[in-house]
Amino acid sequence: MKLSFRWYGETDPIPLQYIRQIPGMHSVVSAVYDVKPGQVWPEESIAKLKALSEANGLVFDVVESIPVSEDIKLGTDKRDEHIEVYCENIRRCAKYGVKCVTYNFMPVFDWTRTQLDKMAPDGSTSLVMYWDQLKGLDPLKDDIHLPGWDASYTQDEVRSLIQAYGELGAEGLWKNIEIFLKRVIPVAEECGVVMAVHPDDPPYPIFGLPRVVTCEENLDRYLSIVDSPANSLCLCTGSLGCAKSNDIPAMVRKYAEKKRIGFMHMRNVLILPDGSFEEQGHQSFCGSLDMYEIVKALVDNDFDGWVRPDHGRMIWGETGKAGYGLYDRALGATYINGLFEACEKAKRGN
Ligand SMILES: [Mn+2]
Repeated sequence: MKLSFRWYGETDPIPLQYIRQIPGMHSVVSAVYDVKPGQVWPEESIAKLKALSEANGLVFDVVESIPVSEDIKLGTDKRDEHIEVYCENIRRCAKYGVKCVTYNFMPVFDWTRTQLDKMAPDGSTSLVMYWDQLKGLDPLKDDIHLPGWDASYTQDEVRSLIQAYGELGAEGLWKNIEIFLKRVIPVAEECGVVMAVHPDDPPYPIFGLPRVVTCEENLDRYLSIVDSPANSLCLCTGSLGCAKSNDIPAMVRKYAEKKRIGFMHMRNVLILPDGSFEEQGHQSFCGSLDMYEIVKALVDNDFDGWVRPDHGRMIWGETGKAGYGLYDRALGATYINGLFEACEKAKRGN
């Protein structure tokens, strides 16, 4: 596996030099963040990410993410143009050494949480989603400002998008996924790029919006639309793991065996009795997931893709982007290294 770390570019408070100091660190995971979905990424921005990474002894070979525009997801009359732009962005990234591109197909909002700084008894803070904080909210009537939601939409725009997705429904979304994959995956194949779809976070409908990248049955369906290693998963343990019905180690084993995991996001999550969840430290004893079994499934199948510690808590007084501090993600990286070393040695029998 290749250990990687997400970096938000030059505005990220964490210097690349610090990321390099995490033992075993190989890749920078980044993107051109100042261009809207549906627009072409300037080559000089991609070249700069590559140059900055290399100047710090790291490789820029994973993009997270090239966002899929709402026009593509909804299938508006701008879809064709946006898919063309998407393909061009894949070509441009490949030209500068990118081998893996992450993206998601979540309608309107990316991940959903109700609080980004929930304090644990030890004084650390983390992202949580509590159902009792969501209950009673109706996005078609109420003004909703959940943390992390795209503030560039007005409440009226949010309402009309929610309405449009309601009319589209899950099967309509599947149809639009199919159109996207059938055009994008051949381009990725040509460029030697693996497309890695990130699951919906959390993996169930929120406010009635269809969410389909959620469970084994739907992942099977997604991968079968274009049966190519370039149509792969970004298997995010914490996102899929918010649903008790997802057996994460079994899913990792299955898709690693099929060579359909391009990228692993590794983090733990604690599911509460009512289905709410809290992000926690990466270690198995911190949450509901067995991280050892997950790594063992990867090692048993000679996984050679990218792995990154996903969201961490805020610890040791660090401030910054919630979930994306240095310290706890570095602890996560070190833990992941340890699990891999142990599993690899056990596999070799020494
Ligand atoms: Mn993730």
